[in-house]
Amino acid sequence: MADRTLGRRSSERHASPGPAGEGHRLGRRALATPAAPVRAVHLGLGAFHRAHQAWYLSRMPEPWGVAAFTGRTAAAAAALAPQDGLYTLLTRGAEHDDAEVVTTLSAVHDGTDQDAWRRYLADPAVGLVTLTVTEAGYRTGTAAARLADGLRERRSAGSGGLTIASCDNLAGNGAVTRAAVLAACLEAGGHDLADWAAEHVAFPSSMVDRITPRPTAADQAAAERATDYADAAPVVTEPFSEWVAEEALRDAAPGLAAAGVTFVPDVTPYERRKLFVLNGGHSLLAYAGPPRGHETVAACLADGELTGWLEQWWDEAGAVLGFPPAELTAYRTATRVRFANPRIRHLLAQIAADGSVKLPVRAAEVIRAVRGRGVLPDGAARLLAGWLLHLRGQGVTVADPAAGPLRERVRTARDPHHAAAVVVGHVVPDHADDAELITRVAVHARRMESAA
Ligand code: CS2
Repeated sequence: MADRTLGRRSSERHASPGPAGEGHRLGRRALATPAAPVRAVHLGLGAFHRAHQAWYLSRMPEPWGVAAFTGRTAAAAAALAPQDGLYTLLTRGAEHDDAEVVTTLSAVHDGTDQDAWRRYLADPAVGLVTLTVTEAGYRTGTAAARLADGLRERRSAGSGGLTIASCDNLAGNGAVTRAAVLAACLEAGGHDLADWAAEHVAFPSSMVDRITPRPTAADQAAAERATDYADAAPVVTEPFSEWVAEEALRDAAPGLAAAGVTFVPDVTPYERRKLFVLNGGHSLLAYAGPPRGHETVAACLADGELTGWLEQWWDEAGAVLGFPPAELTAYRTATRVRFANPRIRHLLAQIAADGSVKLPVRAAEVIRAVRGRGVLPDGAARLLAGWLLHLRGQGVTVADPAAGPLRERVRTARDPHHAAAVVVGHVVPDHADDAELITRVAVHARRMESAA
């Protein structure tokens, strides 16, 4: 493997650098690392992309250059451009950090740079587009419209097919993306473009996993201490990482197998396991934790009552997953260890955002399956009760633009029972009249509120 990452354990640092900002600036000249030709484009230049897909691509036998575009704000491109797309990845284990400079981003662009976007999408050397536009990003249609626009350019340039890989936490993210992009193609270029895309664009589903807290100013200082380079945009992540993808992704980038990506014919079981156990567990803590005074995931793991609720949710989720019990137990143990990592400061507020979009994906199927057996799911009911309390102003500030009138209905409901009916109706619409479930959610909300 080419030596493109310049890494070391931060405890191996010998010289003491000056205060943050006084070190050398990160850049390709300083590190003598030329930009690789662009073969992939990414939309959604956040910390997660840099901890995950960009890092995997840097580990391929022939690493690919990525042209990355920002999603909602241009801040990441503004911070990364002066350092030529280089950034420090601090992998934070329970005891120490490992620091490496990732060189995959050959170009970084403000997402509004339509000319650059069209140029890359029309380039026959580009064969892969990856997406991290968040769960909410699939509702607005903006990402799909941009992809359709790029595909129109590609088609007129005669540059051939393309693979578009969603890396967001959605069930069947490939199929969801395909439907959204084909609809946008129809709108932008009629049947000709939509038919062309249906035939020439592959949309593999992917399960992606790596806990990546939002970077802080303290992380910049830590990155500089570790490498002696001032970095305006470092990323902190955990040692664990996983990418399980459908085989069409390997056709687009065969080197990903050597980089550690697992390819399977059907990603659904891995996706559901991660969405229910890890993401569903996260959401439970994000809503039930703050009223009990917790700010981070790790702090929740030291609260015995809360971890009891988490285990109960995991029992319910595990029962619908169909994984062999030993495998599921191992997955739960690994997730517990990851959540408890004392050196990852993963804020519950970050996870709590966009609940109206996340919860149906993380909880609905589990609730349906448990109710189908005629049982009341207490773990799931606590998850919904926690969200109810959150929407009513308990815990961290609500950040959920898609919640709209729903939030208002929960906030102004005259009692927990009415609020519970709104919440259940949103997360599992086919159980909107499930009086027993609604009552159970309301009971848990009352208990969680009085215990807070
Ligand atoms: C989290 C995820 O913010 C959230 O909703 O559950 O971002 C989670 O940390 C990642 O999916 C881990 O791979």
